[in-house]
Amino acid sequence: MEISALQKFRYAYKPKLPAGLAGEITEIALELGAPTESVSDQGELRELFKHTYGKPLVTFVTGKNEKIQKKLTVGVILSGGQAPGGHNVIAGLFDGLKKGNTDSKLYGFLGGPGGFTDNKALEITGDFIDHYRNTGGFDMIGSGRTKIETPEQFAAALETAKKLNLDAVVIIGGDDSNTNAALLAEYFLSQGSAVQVIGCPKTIDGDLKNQYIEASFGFDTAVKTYSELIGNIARDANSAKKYWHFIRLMGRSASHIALECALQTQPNICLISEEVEAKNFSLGRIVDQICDAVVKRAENKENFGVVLIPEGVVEFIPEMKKLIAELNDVIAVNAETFATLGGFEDQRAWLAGILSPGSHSLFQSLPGEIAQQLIMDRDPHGNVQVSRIETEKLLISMVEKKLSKLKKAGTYGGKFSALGHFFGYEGRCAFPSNFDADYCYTLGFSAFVLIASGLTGYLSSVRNLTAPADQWTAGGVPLTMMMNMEHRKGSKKPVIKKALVELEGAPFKTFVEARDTWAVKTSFVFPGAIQYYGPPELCDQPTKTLRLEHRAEGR
Ligand code: FBP
Repeated sequence: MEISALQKFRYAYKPKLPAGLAGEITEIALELGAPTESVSDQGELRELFKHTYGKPLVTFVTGKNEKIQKKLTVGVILSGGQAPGGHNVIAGLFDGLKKGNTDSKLYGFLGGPGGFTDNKALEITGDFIDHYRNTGGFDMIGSGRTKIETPEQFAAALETAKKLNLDAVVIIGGDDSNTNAALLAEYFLSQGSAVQVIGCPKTIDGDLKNQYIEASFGFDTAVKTYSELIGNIARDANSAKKYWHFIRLMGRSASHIALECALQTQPNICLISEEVEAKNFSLGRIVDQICDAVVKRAENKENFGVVLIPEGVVEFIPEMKKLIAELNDVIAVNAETFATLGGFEDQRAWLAGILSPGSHSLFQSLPGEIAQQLIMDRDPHGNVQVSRIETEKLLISMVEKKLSKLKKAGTYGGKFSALGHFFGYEGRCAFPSNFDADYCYTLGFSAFVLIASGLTGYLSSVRNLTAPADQWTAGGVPLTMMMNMEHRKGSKKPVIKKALVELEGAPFKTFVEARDTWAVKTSFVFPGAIQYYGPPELCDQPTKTLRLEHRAEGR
């Protein structure tokens, strides 16, 4: 198979490990903290997680560890959307297992959690893994979005674990997948099984984080990839001076991606969904904000610009949120009838009789393709597929309408020509940055240490991430510590709490201080491509979000 020059060099890259994990394997001991509590709903969660609730935080320290050389058989699952660095989590886990005991085995479940319940696995060997080290993608074993939720699925997972003689399974996923990890850990113990479950925090969206999980892996590489592209577009806009670029960015719920890209590239406008929700910004208010910048820049003869739009914003605009919630309900309750309707026009007509008057008139006013995208299938976790809703097109058409009114009124004399873009898949499988390559390898290695030490129901955790990698500290966070109860698909469910952009947080405040200037005055920054070889200040820097957060905490 032909490979690129970069791929060849990346195969040979040796990820950096924290000093405490890089030495003798028998010298990695555990320090246990005090018992923990969940984020909220402690009573209900203690009942639901009788065997796993409230475990202590774990930090790895130097000291004797008798158990670490035990022969182990472990399974690993990649779950959900791709994120750069997934292969390195598996490589770190594999190397840890083999360093502990050369007879230990690692199975990769194929195609996500479904591969676990269906017992579709391959044994990962040294030769095999060497073809994936430090590369992007999840193609080593594939991923999937199957949710393990029915009693049959839980039983099938246990059956697979028994058949393969597994000591443990590692689930590499986001908040939903790690909620699943917590449920599986509890289920196995409730069935008298000793199979351990350890999670690893993955998602480009950056919304699986808290005091102990400083970042989810993949975010660093994805935002750097998008920022490179946004910078290139901004420079083109500043050269040609004829287009407004409306760029929608992935990030299903949280706007961490858009915010970090804004901090890196300084666009004219960046919407932040969490602010839209907190301040109840209507669609009209958002359009006015964009038009205001277009008009002011036209007065300076700058008929070009860049607007960043988090893909999830549609679910945060109050009237759209209401419409989506109504659509979710009526489509779920009337699933059979809905499936019999001939096509979009029939669906639209049928919905007209069911939606509330406000939602109905909004639905009718939307461009046909947007309305159609709003009623597409939900994912297995019940989420609207926001990555398929072309919000950038909706905003362009609304801004065009508003500007033509302003033109007629004589308050706008510029030219408005807009292009829409969507950046998501471009960043999810990029070669992991050095940060993600090192971080992921450490997460995988730490997952091994947690398993070898006999723990279950933990998320692998690496902290102090703005320091050089040898100063990182590793350990584990009990999954139940990150949970609360939320309404999902009509009932209250235990879930890991999503971390949204904090409006009082340092990254957002830094953006707010500068955004009015950026809106009018061309202030673009061009970050360029991720660098893998060169000085650490060029190649190993974490995101601005992480640096600002740590600085605000006095680190
Ligand atoms: P995860 O939450 O599974 O990490 O996936 C995040 C994400 O990349 C979102 O940003 C995006 O909305 C979604 O996945 C796209 O899903 P799909 O891969 O099914 O197109």
